[in-house]
Amino acid sequence: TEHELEAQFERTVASEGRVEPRDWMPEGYRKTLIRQIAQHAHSEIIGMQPEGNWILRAPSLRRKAILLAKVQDEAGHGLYLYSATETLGVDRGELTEKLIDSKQKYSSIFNYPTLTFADIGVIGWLVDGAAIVNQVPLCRSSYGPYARAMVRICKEESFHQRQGYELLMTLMAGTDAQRAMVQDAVDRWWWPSLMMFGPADGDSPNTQQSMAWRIKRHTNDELRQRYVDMTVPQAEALGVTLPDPALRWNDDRQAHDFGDIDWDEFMQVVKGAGPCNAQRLANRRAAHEGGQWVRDAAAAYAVKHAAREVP
Ligand code: FAQ
Repeated sequence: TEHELEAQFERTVASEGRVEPRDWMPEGYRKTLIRQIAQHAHSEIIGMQPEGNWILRAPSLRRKAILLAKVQDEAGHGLYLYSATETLGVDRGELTEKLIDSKQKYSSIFNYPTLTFADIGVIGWLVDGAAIVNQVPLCRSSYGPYARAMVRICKEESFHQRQGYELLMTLMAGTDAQRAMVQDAVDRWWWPSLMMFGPADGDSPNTQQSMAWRIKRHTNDELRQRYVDMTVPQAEALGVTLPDPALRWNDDRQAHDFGDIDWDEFMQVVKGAGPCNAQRLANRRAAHEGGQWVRDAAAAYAVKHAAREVP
């Protein structure tokens, strides 16, 4: 009966087991997973644009090869995550339509412009750094296909983070102008990177239920704090300042205090009014429409093949 199936589901989740596509699951659980994983997939695909902006202008062959590989990895993560959503009974075409019709979200962070090549280093360091803090716990998410996807994605993200840090160390060992370029990029990306973790716990409608289902393993504020504590010593080692006068070690809490996040800015960006939202979506729509002939050709080929196999 439904009641027994639900009890079985609860036991699996409570005992740190994995829920698999064939298993019964509550409708709300399925919906939450589709929402979160689709948003995550969209973020990876939209997230190719800010860095893709610099592929043709990378300052050396080595930097171009690294950047090309990183952006390709992001495409791979997106496709991997769309596959995970398909185990929940949706189709990636349908999700892409929702994205370009602004009915589904993607991460706020990808609505900011990449103004100099230092932004490429800072995205690797700060944005991939935040992604890792958020995603490592998701390797223990209760939904099997999502958790397994996260293991591989996190390995690649940590490599991405290191390439960003290495790029910044190179710039910091350069000229005064190069160091100033890094500081300027850090000043622009620090606060948006803190917003990646989502609204403060008191304003996060989904956290409680997602934690109970063990989809999420920590609250938004817990992960944000972990990220700040991890990043401060890295900034010191690099020789840059994080643009927050309130940022300081709190001995009682054994953690860093930090200033207030501009939640109005966050809401604006999430609602579609960030600096690059319109451009990001227009590019995504053009790429989707431009690829229509490929999907049509693949479908026609599949039909022809199926017809040929009939004896
Ligand atoms: N941007 O109740 P909560 C990457 C929405 S990393 C936009 O707290 P939840 C790698 C939220 O969806 C970036 N919207 O929600 C990379 C909800 O709206 P809804 C992607 C946000 O789900 C690096 C509402 O606000 N990573 O791509 C944001 O429990 C470099 C209320 O929020 C992931 O997606 C935001 N920042 O917690 C690629 C990680 N924050 O859906 C290229 C997986 C919140 O009800 C280059 N996702 N919202 O309409 C998660 O861990 C969670 O979904 C959170 C949000 C923590 C993002």
